[in-house]
Parts: sequence; C-alpha cells; structure tokens
Amino acid sequence: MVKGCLFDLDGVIVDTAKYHYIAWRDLAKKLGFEFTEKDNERLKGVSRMASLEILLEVGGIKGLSDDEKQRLAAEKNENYVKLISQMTPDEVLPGAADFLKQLRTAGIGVALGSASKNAMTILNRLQLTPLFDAIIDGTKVSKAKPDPEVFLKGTEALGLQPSECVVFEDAAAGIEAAIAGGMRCVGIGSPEILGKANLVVNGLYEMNLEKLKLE
Ligand code: B16
Ligand code: MG
Repeated sequence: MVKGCLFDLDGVIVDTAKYHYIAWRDLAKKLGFEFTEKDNERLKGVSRMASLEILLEVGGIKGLSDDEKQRLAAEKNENYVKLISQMTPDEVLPGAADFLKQLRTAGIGVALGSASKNAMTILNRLQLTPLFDAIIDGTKVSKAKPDPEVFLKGTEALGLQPSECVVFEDAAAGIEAAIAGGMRCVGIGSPEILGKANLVVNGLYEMNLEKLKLE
C-alpha cells in the first residue's frame, strides 16, 4: 500500500524552467554567446553549479577559477530570484494542487524532493507550503539526482520505508534516483525519456488515488 508521495518541483508542480532559462540566457549574453531553449533542456533537474558548467561548455568558456564560477552562479541566481518573487498561485501546473489535497485527505504523506535551493520561495509564492508534510530541497542534500539522497531523506522525514512511497518526477535522473532508492515512480512527460518509471502520465491532472496503486 502506498503511504507516501514524494514530488519533484520544477516540471511536476510548476514550470520554473522558463525562469531558469531567462536568467541563464541573460548570463550567456553577458558572457558573449547565445544560449538556446534547446540548450536549456540539459539543465532540467540539474543543480545550479552543474548547470553553470553546462552553460560554460555551450559557450566554449574554459579555465575560470572557482571564485569566478561562484560569482557567475550567484549573479544568475539573483536574476532568477527576482523573477520567481513575482510568481502567483495560478502558475501551479494543472491538477497539482487538487492531487496533493486528495492525498492529504486520504492520509497519505506528502513530501517535496527538489534540487532547488529556492524551493521554499517558490512554494510560498504558490501558496502550496501547507500541503507538504516534509520539504527536502537543495539546501538539505549534498548529492544530486540520480543519487537517491533527496528522496530517501523525504521518506525518512515522513517516517516511512522507501517501498511504501511513490516518487513523481519529470527528469530521467530523478526516475533513476527513485529506483536506486527502492521507490516506485511516476514519470511526468514523455515515455521515451521516462520509460523506466512504473507509470508515465502527461501531468498530475491525470493522477488519482486509483492510479496510485500502480497495478
Ligand atoms: P536552484 P527540480 C531543479 O529543480 C531545476 O530543474 C534545475 O533546472 C535547477 O538548476 C535546480 O533545481 C537548482 O535550482 O538554482 O534554484 O537551486 O526539478 O529538482 O525541482
Ligand atoms: Mg524536475
């Protein structure tokens, strides 16, 4: 029986990728190259510093010091935080709030498992914070997905075993993380990319308690 659900944030609950893109694209422009939406796909679910490395690779920029990289990542984040500080509850992806409420009513634990260090700001802006029993974000983990750390900490915070939990993820690395941690998982997006998930749906609007049994 499923006793807990763990949710990735970007791409599952909300589309923050568009704001990440604006902020990374502006940084690339300052560095003198173009960063396309296709390039941005490579950053989904990837941590901030790993995203910067990909951006620098796209721009062919080599040999920056660690201090310089930290400064660039901080500059991007400042720009990104300005954008997400304007978000409103109508940006919650279709069906997400309803499904979280259904889970709570059924007594199923709800946790966040996100790589973002800005997850709290986003959940507060979307007025979703009270729907989560536990929030594990980029400030609480040291290993990025596909390492299962973020989801294992989520199951622990809910007081559950991984086998009792289901992960919802839009990135292949997140599905790998769920499987590595011994959890079942639902992919949000395309079956070609998320084929290892137990079930793939287009969005949380397609989920309900019956489908959660994953039979
Ligand atoms: P931050 P998720 C991820 O969120 C994003 O998909 C990824 O693009 C971003 O680089 C990462 O969070 C870190 O975000 O810079 O705010 O700490 O999909 O794990 O919810
Ligand atoms: Mg994601």
